Parts: sequence; C-alpha cells; structure tokens
Amino acid sequence: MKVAVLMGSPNDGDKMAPAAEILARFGVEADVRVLSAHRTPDKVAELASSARDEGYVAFICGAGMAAHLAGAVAANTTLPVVGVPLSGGGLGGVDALYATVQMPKGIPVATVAIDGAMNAALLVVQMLAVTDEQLAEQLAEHRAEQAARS
Ligand code: RP5
Repeated sequence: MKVAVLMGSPNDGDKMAPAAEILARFGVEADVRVLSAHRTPDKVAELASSARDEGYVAFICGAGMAAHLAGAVAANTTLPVVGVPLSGGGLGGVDALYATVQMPKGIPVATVAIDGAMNAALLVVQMLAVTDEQLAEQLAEHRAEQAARS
C-alpha cells in the first residue's frame, strides 16, 4: 500500500514536502515523483493507469499555474485523487486553484487549499483510516495534540 505524491516541477518540492512528512508520520509509504501534465504527459498517464495494479491507493498531486496534473491523473484512474493548487506565477495560486478544482462531472479531484499539502496528506490518511483502526487511533492522537497546542 503506497500513496503517490506527484508534483509538476522540482521547484514545487518545498511546498509539497509536508505531504510526505505527514504520510511518514502515520507510517504510510509515499512514492514522491516529479511528473508534469504538460511536460511528461505520457508518463503521467502510464503511472495513473497502472497505479491500482502497482499497489497505490491514492494520489496527491501538486501543481502551480495551469495546474492540470491532478486532473490528468484522475482521467486515468479510479483511485482517489487529491489536488494541491500551488502558489507562484503571476496569480498567487488562484490560477492553480481554479484549474485544479473545476473538474467536469464524473472525474473528481478533491481539492485542498492553495499550498495545502499537509491537509492533502491528512485527508488521504483519513480515507485509509475508514478501514484501518490503527490509523484511526493515530488520527485521534494527532487531533488531540493539535488541540493541546491551541
Ligand atoms: C507547474 O508550473 C509546476 O507545478 C510549477 O508549479 C509551475 C512552474 O514550473 P517551473 O517553471 O518552476 O518548473 O507545471
């Protein structure tokens, strides 16, 4: 069981790092890769279409500007896809937010906030915790720690 954490550019690394950090904290394997809907479309389609057979359970896809990565993945898999619109470019991430969230009916992408990689990973862990009691307990502890810090 592993989660694919994709980003459109090496320059997205810092903004997407919290996704892998959260998955590691919960003991969920992450496969972190740079793949682009525009620069390497064939590789994106190949990974997405074979993902279920390869043992992936979900995708987290971060991209900026004309952010089509999450949608391109979702077009080629029925695994859950969480999109992370990234800031940068001239529009501060609003461009990526609209590009990521406005999917056509039938091909969903669960879109988190601009630069919301941490929540993307937590959402995937919550999905996995539906059938994993240990993860559910870890999530409860995580929430309790957050509350204690507030
Ligand atoms: C997107 O375009 C990437 O996700 C990145 O956020 C943005 C700019 O990419 P670079 O020009 O920095 O490689 O595809």
